[in-house]
Amino acid sequence: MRLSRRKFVQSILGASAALGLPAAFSACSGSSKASTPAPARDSALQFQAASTTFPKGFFWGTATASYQIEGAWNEDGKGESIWDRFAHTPGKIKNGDTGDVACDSYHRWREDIALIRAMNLNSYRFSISWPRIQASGSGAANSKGVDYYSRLVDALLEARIRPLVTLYHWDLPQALEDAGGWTNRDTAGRFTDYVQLMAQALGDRVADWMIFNEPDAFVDLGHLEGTHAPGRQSILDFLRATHVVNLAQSGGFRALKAARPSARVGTAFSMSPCEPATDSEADKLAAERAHAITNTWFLEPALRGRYPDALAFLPETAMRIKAGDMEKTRAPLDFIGINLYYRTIASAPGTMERFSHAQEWLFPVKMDGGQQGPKTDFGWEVWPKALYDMVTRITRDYNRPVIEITESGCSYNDGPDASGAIHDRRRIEYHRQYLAALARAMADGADVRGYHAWSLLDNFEWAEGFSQRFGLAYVDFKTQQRTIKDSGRWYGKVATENRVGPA
Ligand code: IFM
Repeated sequence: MRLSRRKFVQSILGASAALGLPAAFSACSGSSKASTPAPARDSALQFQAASTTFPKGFFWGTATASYQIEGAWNEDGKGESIWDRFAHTPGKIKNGDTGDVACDSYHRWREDIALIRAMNLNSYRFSISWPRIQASGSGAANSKGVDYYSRLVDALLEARIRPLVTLYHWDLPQALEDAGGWTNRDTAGRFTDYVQLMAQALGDRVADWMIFNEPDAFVDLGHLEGTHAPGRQSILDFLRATHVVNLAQSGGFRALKAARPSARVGTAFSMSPCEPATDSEADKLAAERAHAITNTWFLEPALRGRYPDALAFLPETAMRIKAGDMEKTRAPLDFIGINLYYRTIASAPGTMERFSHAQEWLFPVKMDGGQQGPKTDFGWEVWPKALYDMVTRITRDYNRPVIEITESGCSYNDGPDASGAIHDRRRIEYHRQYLAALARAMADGADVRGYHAWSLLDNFEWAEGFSQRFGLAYVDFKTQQRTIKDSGRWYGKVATENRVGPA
């Protein structure tokens, strides 16, 4: 999903042209072409060998998101979300798939908790559908929506599974989008009200919260690239939505803390370590810019009250930053959630073009996926060292914060054999190696409290529809039958033993 971020610069250029912005382009200096290639990278396999025990109390979890699994898109007073609208628009989703039914988890949540129990996991990350709580994004809470999540939380607690709740995993009420969505400052206020409702409804039982899932992804893909809901393609919308989302992040944080001072609050950021393609100064600069865009665009405002230094060229007026705003974006998060799948190779855009003068609010950097490791069925490079590099960098740069790995996983479309078993050996290898890399980062000083495999179930993979299966449990979308894959059994053993062994 996040890989399409690699089209970032191209899309900025495309969108800029569409906006009729000046075409006073020049090739960037310092093209990577003439530079020495970066030294061969460490092998992706270096983390395989060891057998590692994790600290007592480590959270072994799995993750899902409302629109991707719940279905029941218009039941019990739920309003339309931007994803309902987007998926119902012909041509937006592969094979015309929608999340109308998805995994039907709205009705089958007991089965899903049974799966988590069968894997002996002690943490479940799920998200709340905002329009299930407030159909049009404001006003009193819909009691049927609240009841659904309340029952889910009670059942998790009864099964001794920690509920880890994401307040926003991309399903904005359509009514708010119609009023400007994330580009409208009012949406930050609406979001804060919604968070307050949820803190009151569940805060007596839920201690761990995430404000957003991957703000960088939904702002970029939804407002600039247009491949996700709401499908906008505009530089200005992208910049404005960035700032409103940062204000909403801190507003939501304050609302939660006001209602539940002991709550632990973070955000799940999509992250990817950015390596320079060569050892040229231009590529190193590009890698730092890529890091800022990819990893700290929504983290720096929260923790340091500023946008990343590497992007200091962005004009405040285009982002509609008002006096005093950057103080407002501060939110001293209790933990940093990291969603990580792959690494990024950054280079200075040699033959690319960039704006001159006032419109230089484009990020002159090219981002590609690594090519050395094996690929998942989604085409994403498997590179365990990415997790080690990212976790150790965040540990270094932010003074050893508490970290939760809120997502990592891989799409392999292995199906049942004649006996109905799903032998997804490659998924086992993925998690084994990423966990070994994580263990090494922890041994080197990172304070990591949990790991959440994406995902509990095969589910609706956004613009890819049901064509990419990430689950530890297989879902037959015709019958809704769930079957734990070999990887789910293996992961359950890891959780039970609190240890990852060699292959
Ligand atoms: O399915 C998504 C999830 O919603 C957010 N993180 C990445 C996953 C895989 O693309």
